[in-house]
Amino acid sequence: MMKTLKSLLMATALLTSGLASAHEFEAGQLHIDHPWSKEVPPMSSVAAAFFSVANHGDQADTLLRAESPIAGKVELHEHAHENGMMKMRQVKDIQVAAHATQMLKPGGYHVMMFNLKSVPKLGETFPLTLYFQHAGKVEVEVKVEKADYNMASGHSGEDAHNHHSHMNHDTMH
Ligand SMILES: [Cu+2]
Repeated sequence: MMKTLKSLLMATALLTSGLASAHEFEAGQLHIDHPWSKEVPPMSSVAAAFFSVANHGDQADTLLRAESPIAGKVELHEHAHENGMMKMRQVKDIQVAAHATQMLKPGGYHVMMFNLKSVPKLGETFPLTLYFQHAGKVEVEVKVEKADYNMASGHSGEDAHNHHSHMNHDTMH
């Protein structure tokens, strides 16, 4: 009984804070929704950022690169299955087709930040600058959210975890 009440209160708190801090960014025909980063340990030197890019235009666009004042180096990455293992690798760019939405999410495309100069804490935000081929330079604020799965935990249960993080994501809106 107590537990139910507690989770209800927590859900309400999440929803309320989500409403207060829902964030999205417009750049030409692009709509960038809810940039977020998974919380990392205080001593971590790397972090990943995720968001969705909806392209409302007739022209495809391309995310070319990103930078952030909190990171010494920023790369565009993808996760791919290789010999039954999930591995990250750098990609040259990330395409956003016309009238389509490109998702950057755990287990897929992401913005990888290396050599962190400061490690943002849960609930904090930090700036990230995205460079698109057509939309140009776009400044977004990335919000740090709860890490709800371990990147190192490997393949099994990955889908369930991704689903869970999606649920969280929706709740935050
Ligand atoms: Cu990565």
